[in-house]
Amino acid sequence: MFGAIQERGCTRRKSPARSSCPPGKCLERMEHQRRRPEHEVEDQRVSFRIRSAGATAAVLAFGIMTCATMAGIPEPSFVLHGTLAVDGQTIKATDGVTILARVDGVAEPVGTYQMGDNPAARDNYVLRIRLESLADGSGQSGNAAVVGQTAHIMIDQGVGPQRHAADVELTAGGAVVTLDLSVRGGITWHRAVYYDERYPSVWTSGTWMLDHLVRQGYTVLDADVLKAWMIARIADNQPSVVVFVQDAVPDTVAETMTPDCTLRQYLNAGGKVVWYADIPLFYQGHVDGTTTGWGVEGSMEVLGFNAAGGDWESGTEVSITGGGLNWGLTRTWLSQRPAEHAGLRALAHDGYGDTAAWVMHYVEGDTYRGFVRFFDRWGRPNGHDVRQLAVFGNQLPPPLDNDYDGDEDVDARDLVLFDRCFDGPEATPTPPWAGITVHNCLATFDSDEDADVDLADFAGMQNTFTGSDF
Ligand SMILES: [Ca+2]
Ligand SMILES: [Ca+2]
Ligand SMILES: [Ca+2]
Repeated sequence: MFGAIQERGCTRRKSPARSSCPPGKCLERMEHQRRRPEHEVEDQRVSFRIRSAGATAAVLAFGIMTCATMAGIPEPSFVLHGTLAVDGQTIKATDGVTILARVDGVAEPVGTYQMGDNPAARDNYVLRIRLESLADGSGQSGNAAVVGQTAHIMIDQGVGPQRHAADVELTAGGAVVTLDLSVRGGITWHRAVYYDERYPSVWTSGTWMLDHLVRQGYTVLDADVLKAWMIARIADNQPSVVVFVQDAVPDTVAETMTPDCTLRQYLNAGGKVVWYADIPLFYQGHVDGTTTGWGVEGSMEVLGFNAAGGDWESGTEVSITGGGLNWGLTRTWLSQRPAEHAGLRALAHDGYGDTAAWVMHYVEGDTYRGFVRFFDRWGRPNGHDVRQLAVFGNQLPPPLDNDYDGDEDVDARDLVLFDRCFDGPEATPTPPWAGITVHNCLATFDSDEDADVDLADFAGMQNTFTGSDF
């Protein structure tokens, strides 16, 4: 019967209902109508006698659909309900968290519930997943699932990416299923670090950052494996990030100075790169340790803009923006190669307002991936901040007290930095080394938070001393 209606509907594209009945609204009404078996349809060419006004609207809605976009027939919803916990915290009606259901191949969520929408549900969620059945030749309507599909239940906390909570098979229309949801750990990132001793570096040296990231569970990719890994991530679309601890881009992923190269294709597919030290794509590195100088054209061609278009060598201490704080930056540095480009998400500015840390997104609407650039100078960036930028979308614990380099220990190296920051009571630290900022001295070592680094803080340093490799 409904199939016949749809066929006739295909001839009625100029239905007056077009402007008065948004498709989503119609579907809700149609779903409602499905629970009223008494309606009937009379065989007339352009109008149907139906007892329910809601069903009339539904039929008129069919009238605006072309044969090519003909959608399914609404079924009773699949209902999920239960409690929600995020990182061990029970989510309450007042927390503003939204639960969504998505199915593959359907653009819109097939169900949405914001905690508190239904006061009677109190601290439970009640997620109604719209279902439809498909007549021969009809496609899904774009905001409903069909029986047998798997719904991906996502949690949207309003910041960062949505988090995957469960997969639920939609077994039957009208089913009511209790499911207590719990999400932990946020995004499951593939975390990797690019390092290849055959290939060159420019402003980076040594293996300190490599060793740190490996201890934190990052996978080491040499130049060849890096390419295979990026291609695999483009194919499987799983969340992934690679930190470059060498700052000449290997010719395995930047094969050409064009946006066709693997690196850019990886970014276009939702990949994430964290880059520090010298200008991104300034040098292409080769397996024999040599480089090809691309200059800033490397970034202009591959990334689509000049990654160092600001004033060079300012040497000014950066100020972290609100966005940078949100992304997890805790430590400053003296900027050398900032960008100046309007399309960037600015994480830090140098003293002249140029952008010393930034993110360029390559997926429309993206908020947490893309090309992440910070610490635009030679030297050693903070390990904690590197890791937090890499997994932004997830929140790492704050840096350890007295861990100057952010490598999750308080050891002899940190003690050396303490010494450089130490200027006694009621004195602003005056670190003698370029690259040690007053901000970092106080943020790291001022245990009693009285704006100095003195013997009282040294007691705190001793108490937290761990030695290396913790
Ligand atoms: Ca340390
Ligand atoms: Ca102090
Ligand atoms: Ca250490």
